[in-house]
Amino acid sequence: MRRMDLRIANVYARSFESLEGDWKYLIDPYDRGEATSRVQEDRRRESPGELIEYGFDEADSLSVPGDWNTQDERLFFYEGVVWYRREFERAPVKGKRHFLYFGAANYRARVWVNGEQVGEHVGGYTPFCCEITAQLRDGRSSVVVKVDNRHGDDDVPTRITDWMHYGGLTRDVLLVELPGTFISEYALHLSDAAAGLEGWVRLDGPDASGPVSVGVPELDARVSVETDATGFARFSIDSDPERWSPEQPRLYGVELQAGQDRVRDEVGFRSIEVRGSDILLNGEPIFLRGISAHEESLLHPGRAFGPEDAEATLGLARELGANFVRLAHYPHDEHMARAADRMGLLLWEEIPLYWGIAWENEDTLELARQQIGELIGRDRNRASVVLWSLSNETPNTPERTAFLSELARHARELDPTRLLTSALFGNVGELLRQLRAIAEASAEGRDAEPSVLVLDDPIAEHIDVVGWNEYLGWYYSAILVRRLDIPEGDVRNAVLEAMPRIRIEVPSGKPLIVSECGAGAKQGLHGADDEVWTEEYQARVYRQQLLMLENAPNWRGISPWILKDFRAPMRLLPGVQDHWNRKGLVSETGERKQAFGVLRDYYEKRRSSS
Ligand code: GCB
Repeated sequence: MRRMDLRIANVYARSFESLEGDWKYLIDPYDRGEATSRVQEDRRRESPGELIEYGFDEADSLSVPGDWNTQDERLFFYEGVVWYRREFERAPVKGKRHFLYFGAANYRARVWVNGEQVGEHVGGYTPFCCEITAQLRDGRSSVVVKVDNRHGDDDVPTRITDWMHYGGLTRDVLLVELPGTFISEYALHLSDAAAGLEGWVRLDGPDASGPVSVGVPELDARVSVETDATGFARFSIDSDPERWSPEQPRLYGVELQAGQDRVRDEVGFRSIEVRGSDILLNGEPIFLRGISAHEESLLHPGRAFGPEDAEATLGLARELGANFVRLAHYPHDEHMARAADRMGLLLWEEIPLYWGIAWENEDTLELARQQIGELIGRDRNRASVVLWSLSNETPNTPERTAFLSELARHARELDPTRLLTSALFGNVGELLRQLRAIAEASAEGRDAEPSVLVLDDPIAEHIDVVGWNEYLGWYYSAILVRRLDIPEGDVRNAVLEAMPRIRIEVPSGKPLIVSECGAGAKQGLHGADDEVWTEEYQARVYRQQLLMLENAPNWRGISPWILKDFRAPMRLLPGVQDHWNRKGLVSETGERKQAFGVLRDYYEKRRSSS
């Protein structure tokens, strides 16, 4: 039986061979290859009379890991099926188990080894593995993967997103060898009472019930436990490690051993909690000086992958003075959280419950539960990750709230040690009403009453930290124009000038992170600071936003939108957007815009005053 729920935690510390490099590929726009041609069998023509209507040997290659969009012009905007084939030699080894591990395949994948299906997976940003012990043979083996990046209305995410659905085998593919019984998953963190460490371990295999030892040699700490019949055991270790923090990202070597299996990890220990409207890191209030980032490379076109890309993105965030990064809008590569652990950056990690989701569909809920489960399963031992985000800009309806509250319950059950958040719209109707009053007063030459914007959404009850995507001075000004008889430039000016007098309140009393804010600017385009798309306008929006937020009593962090311009097929303005979202602080090639300096100076000031 195929098991798709099997986890290999910390896969990079196991015995593996990378299947990176060239994979042959066939484009199958009508999705006929599986049913009609049986491409999965990876056959060659052996006699002149044989009719086979595909062939990998003659095909071109794509580089894996990597998206297909930036490797073949025909695939740039393509949404459909591509078949991948790679050959490898790996003879089965007695007593060992063999797996194919996929860091991610966007969006739907089906995998065959030597013609036999070994697994399938839905969800473009989380890892999965297929056991192939029974399919391996001496000599050449072939792995065929069918990847389909089409999204339907019941998917997570759906088809319409403000980012590109980069398709393909976008992350590492590894051939992993493990003992018959191995350490499949484990957790290790400070205990609730912050007195010592605690955790659990899960074994997989025929001898899953047996002794496991866990040690942190630098702390001179070691414990042995027996797993139960299901292979599971909890443990605690009496020890008081130095705390991990952005200032001092202290990691400890951790060793686990069970039977023939041994795994080593680097783990940081820190606490994260909410008290009233404060976020406490290691018991001390912290302000999250952040930035949002999509998973696009600063080093090459397309989807980012691997440690170099992760370090480049996080390095730029550090130059900005950030101590926090929101990894939008889906789980990024595992290397990201590992690099953040080493570099001392706090992370917000997220699943792509984005805009319109089939809130009433049980299968969609299951898909969301699976994706948060796979993300938590992968990154639960990363000290850098402090927030799991459940969703982005979702409509405030009872169906949505029921869906998200169930997801919150599930996420807490899987990981009670971290905070939950969601990026919310806020009360848009009320927001527009208040901005309208501001614009009208300004048009009549009056001072508007000071505004209070109240962020209420029933989902706040189920999360710890309220995220708010705030686009005053950008979208909201434009929306208002359709309802008012005032020129758009005047509306923008009125809203921007009024921002320092606006007060934002969070009725739940919880901490507020402004999870997005910003404006579009084409790098190198200069003009007056009331002219949209100029660097000057974007910089002004940043200045006004920061003044406004200083008045928000619950404000505990910010991750403006966004570090770098990113590919967005729905952005159509020629000469400015050309299918790029231009809200980056740097261009797609890393050139800084003025707003980068505005935010960096602000973070510098905040850091020296705290
Ligand atoms: C948002 C979305 C983000 C978009 C951004 C924009 O509110 O959360 O995905 O890219 O606005 O630029 O419109």
